[in-house]
Amino acid sequence: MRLFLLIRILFISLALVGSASAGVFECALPKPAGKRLQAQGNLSALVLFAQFAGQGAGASAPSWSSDLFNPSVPGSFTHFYNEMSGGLMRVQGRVLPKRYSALGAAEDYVASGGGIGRYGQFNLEILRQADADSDLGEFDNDGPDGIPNSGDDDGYVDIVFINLHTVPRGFFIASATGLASLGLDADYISNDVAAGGGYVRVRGRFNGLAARPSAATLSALHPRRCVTSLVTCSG
Ligand SMILES: [Ca+2]
Ligand SMILES: [Ca+2]
Repeated sequence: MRLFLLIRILFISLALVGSASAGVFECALPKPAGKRLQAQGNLSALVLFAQFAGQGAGASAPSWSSDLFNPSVPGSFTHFYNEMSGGLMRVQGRVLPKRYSALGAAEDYVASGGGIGRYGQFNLEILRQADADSDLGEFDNDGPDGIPNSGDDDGYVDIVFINLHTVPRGFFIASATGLASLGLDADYISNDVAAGGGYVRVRGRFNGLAARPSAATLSALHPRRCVTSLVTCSG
């Protein structure tokens, strides 16, 4: 059930990316612009589980998350995209095994008085730890050859999901529990060499779905230009 819920939430979040709609998921930029979306190809997703310092959710990602990219499990992320695209869209990825902790407690990241919370700082702290543990080049697989970080990829991690254990009011914006942006001040530059030059990056902010997404079309689900910070169920 938890796997289903997470997939469901990921689906909803991607469908809403770029809509700038008020409510649970909100885009960082009101008028995203970028390349045309595509409905086929390869993508690789980095999935992280995170919590505030001292939250006590444990040091490991929830066990159910191991099936997120299992193509043989109906409802998994990979299975979902495969079914929806008739095998044309191959979404792979990996859940890092740790549940990362931010440096501060929840109150350190919450805006008082209805402002914007410090979720960008939270995400930066989580990304730094994940970078130290992994080769982020593994998650840059948007080029045509289907091989991550092979030189035909764009040098950016395709998708990032940061799943919080809980989200207090004021962490994102007011009562929002997810946001289609990591909220970083600049691109995050990893310690992993990009085949095309420089180092593999994570986009700091959502920057470009070409059109308002529609859940009715596969292209609407294409998160190629989106880095998403997203709350899901705890576990
Ligand atoms: Ca790294
Ligand atoms: Ca490639």
